[in-house]
Amino acid sequence: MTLYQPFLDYAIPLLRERLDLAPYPIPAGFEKKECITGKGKKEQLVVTTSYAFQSPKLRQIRAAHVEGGDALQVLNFVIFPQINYDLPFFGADLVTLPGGHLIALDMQPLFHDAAYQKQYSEPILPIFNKYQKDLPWGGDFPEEAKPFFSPAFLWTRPKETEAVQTLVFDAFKDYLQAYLDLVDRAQPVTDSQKLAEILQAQRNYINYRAAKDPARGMFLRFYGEEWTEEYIHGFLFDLERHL
Ligand code: DBV
Repeated sequence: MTLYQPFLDYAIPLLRERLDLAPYPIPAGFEKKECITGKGKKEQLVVTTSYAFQSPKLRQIRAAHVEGGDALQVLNFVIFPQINYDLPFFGADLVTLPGGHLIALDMQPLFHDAAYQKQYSEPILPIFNKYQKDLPWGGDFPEEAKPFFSPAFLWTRPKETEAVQTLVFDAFKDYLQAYLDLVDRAQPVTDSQKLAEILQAQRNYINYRAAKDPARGMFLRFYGEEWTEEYIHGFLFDLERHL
């Protein structure tokens, strides 16, 4: 079973269709990584595949896809805009573990003022409202992560796999299309004060995510410390390396 492959099979052609898409380099050794976990009958192959692109307005579009059998499927898909645009990040964290499904979908904001919310969250609220009744708030959420989410943050823990294949997949499509609409409309920022604020906000977000990556424990177990830290800082959240 590979629960999230259809999400990638939808997203990548859509990006090609709607953006002037170019490859983004994936550091050697990180395109695909495999290991075997468990012993005897519980032996399980775990494959992590990485994808990365860029476009004139988007610095890095990247996905990490972890496939490790029915009880371990993860798709973490994030879009980092160029630092001369005030666009939010597109953030999707789609996680299936033995304990169940955990879904986070959002246009993660750089700023929280009313004008920013009006431009970048309000257009998404109708989509959020459409799914919220069937995909209710997932509860427990790290307090310190709250500044990184918008009012249209879809955070949910569906009980049924079928809900992931239908509702969550539809929500993912709608959020991604809506994000690309925001990208279409975005104009470059030239004001130097504003540019400095954008850079600071991007660094705060990326440094937080690199420091608190909830997948760190999983990657450490599978692939060891050296690979994991380089994957996090050299690929998943790489802004500092490219400044
Ligand atoms: N999460 C990532 C990356 C992943 C990934 C790069 C490549 O940022 C996977 C993989 N997320 C992942 C895994 C788990 C979670 C959980 C494997 C399960 C961890 C576990 O239970 O062992 C949203 N993701 C979570 C959780 C949250 C998020 C809140 C619950 C765990 C927790 O309480 O920390 N997405 C996550 C988040 C931000 C985001 C905190 C913040 C900006 O965008």
